[in-house]
Amino acid sequence: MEETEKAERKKVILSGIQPTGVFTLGNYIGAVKNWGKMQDEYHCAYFIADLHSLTIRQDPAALRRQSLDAFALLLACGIDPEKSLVFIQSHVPTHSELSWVLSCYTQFGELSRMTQFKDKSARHADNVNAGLFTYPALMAADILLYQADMVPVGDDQRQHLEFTRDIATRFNNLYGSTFKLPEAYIPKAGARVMSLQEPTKKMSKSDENQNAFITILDEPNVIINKFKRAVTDSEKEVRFSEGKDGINNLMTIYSVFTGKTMEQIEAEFEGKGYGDFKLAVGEVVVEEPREVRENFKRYIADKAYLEQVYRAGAEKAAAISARTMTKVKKKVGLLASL
Ligand code: AQP
Repeated sequence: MEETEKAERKKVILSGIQPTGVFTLGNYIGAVKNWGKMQDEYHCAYFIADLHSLTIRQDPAALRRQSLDAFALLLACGIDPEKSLVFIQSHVPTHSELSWVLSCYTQFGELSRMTQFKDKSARHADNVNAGLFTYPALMAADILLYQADMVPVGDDQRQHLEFTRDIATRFNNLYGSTFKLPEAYIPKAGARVMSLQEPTKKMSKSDENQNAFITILDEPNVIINKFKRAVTDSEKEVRFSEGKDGINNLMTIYSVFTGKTMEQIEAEFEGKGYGDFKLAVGEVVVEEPREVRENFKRYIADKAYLEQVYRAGAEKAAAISARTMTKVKKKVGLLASL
């Protein structure tokens, strides 16, 4: 088979991350770490979802800085712009354009059922804006514009992906085949890393309690200390079972970094206390962030390079997504301008 023919058959992978803070261990093992691994096998597109982050009030200067940091962090985590399409969402206007069209094919009732909307509107009760509500339509646009086959995300995004499939199916039924139906690609372990302080809640980079999350740029002593302070339970046994949310979460993290099963971990820590276990978790986690931190320092010091990469990415993303957008406009009856 010809090389080009083989390349054309590669599946399209797409995912994004908000520049709402430094990536957490949850973002890393639930999403970004896997993105890097997929670059050789698939056509990958990864973006900084800055439009999504406007659903929560942001300080403008901080958002600009965080967007550049997040872009540098993507590269630091191993996303290679020679292999993958990397861009910043607001640099590609088709995302907002398709989002509007899709929101006109979305029902109020289905958006009201979204868990993330319920969680975030409870957390930000003074700012329950329309963007927070229609967030899934923008996420559907992000994915459908590139005709993505697979979307690697954490388990928390499963519901949004199902919504994306629903809306794509609805549109295809009305107007004929327009969008590819994307599959969720959710890692088996680490798909939902929980807060270290409230282990029934997912770990979030915008959590006000700094001890609740580990960031991928935290120094080793900070990582170890956060694990030492992690909330567990009043028992003593390192055992994976219902109700032991704190321990289950720490065991999941340990398992992702060591490749050990829950049974192996239970055996390893039999007769040892939680203190020893928490220290061991911290020690296995520190190595990968060390490498990411060093890469990040190098990229963020070279603004001209970052600018060149995100400009080239935006140009390419605009060209690819325009194909779908043109098709959509024609199908819904918008008069062509060219
Ligand atoms: N705790 C988590 N465990 C596993 N995966 C996670 N992801 C997020 N939190 C966890 C995955 O990370 C990717 C990027 O997420 P995002 O930044 O776009 O938005 P989010 O899901 O809202 O993440 P945060 O950290 O909770 O951000 P804030 O605090 O700003 O709301 C997604 O693939 C997500 O599944």
